[in-house]
Amino acid sequence: MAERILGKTLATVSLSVALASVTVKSSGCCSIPECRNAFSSCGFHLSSNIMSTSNGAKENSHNKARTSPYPGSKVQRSQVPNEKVGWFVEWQDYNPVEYTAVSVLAGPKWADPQISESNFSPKFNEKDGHVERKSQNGLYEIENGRPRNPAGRTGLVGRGLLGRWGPNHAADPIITRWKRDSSGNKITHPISGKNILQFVAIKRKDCGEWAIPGGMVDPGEKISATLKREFGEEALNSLQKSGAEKRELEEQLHKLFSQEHLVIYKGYVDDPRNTDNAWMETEAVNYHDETGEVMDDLTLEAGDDAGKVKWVDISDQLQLYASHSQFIKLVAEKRDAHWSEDSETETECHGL
Ligand code: RP5
Repeated sequence: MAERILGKTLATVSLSVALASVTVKSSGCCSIPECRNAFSSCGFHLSSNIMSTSNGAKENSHNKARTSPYPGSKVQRSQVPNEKVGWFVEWQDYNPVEYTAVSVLAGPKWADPQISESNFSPKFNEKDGHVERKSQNGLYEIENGRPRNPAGRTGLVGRGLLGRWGPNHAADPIITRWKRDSSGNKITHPISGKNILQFVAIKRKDCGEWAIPGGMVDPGEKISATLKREFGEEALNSLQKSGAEKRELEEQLHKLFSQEHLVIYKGYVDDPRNTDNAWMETEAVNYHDETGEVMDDLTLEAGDDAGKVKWVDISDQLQLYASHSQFIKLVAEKRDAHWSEDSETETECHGL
């Protein structure tokens, strides 16, 4: 394929995350105190910029959340140097730009009203009716009535393109299989000697970047339902199927999504849409088709927010949307699959 999903370098290793325990169900235990004491009891942590030790961009857990122009606009964020990302660093002259997209201000059902609107009194850090306003990273601060991004400054206040003040919850289904030759034998990487894993990637229509086919959790929706729904909509074009086709697809999806799976990551995402007051969080879950037979029955077809869909070989050459490369790296480690040609990098990965 001519598409440039591969790049020369791995996107900066920014989120330090650890694998959740290898269980079918997530533990739901992540509780990360704000700022400096960022380690959680279940192994996840937001590194660097919410910890006191951060200095360099390489370690920073939100780089993409500081890029300009803001997606879908010409808005330039105020520049935030690496050493001033953390809220614990005093910065009296910090002057972020205010921006909320017109599409959000128009008040679609997936978006909150403006905070100043008198009949809107959200319950931050709690389940607010059907809307989950709790962060997977623990309690977040409220400053002047607005939630504060737990990963630090982004140079922009308001909600940008995000509907919710505070955490905007998503789910990312990572569907994998082993790369095989025409005889069905697993293909081994000539340098690392490890089997090559493949995952289903989509090309996002909004920015043209390749990504995991994830999406937003609807109010009241279970994460397991979001994972299945989003994969169906974006990678199998389920929304455009007829009734009978839908029923068949649903059966096949059920087979795939009811098998053993791994919760790979839960928490903050370094998403380019993040702002000081609204940010993405996700639960990334790996469903692995060991024999390849389940996925053989499913024809990939891009739909909804996805322009293209394909199987992609997993390696450190991937450049993906937001923090997705890091999630994929964690899957490769967990499945003991090929990641890097460079043994040093491979060792570093295990140290995440
Ligand atoms: C990312 O945005 C998440 O990891 C997820 O993949 C995605 C959800 O947003 P939409 O695809 O619905 O725009 O931060």
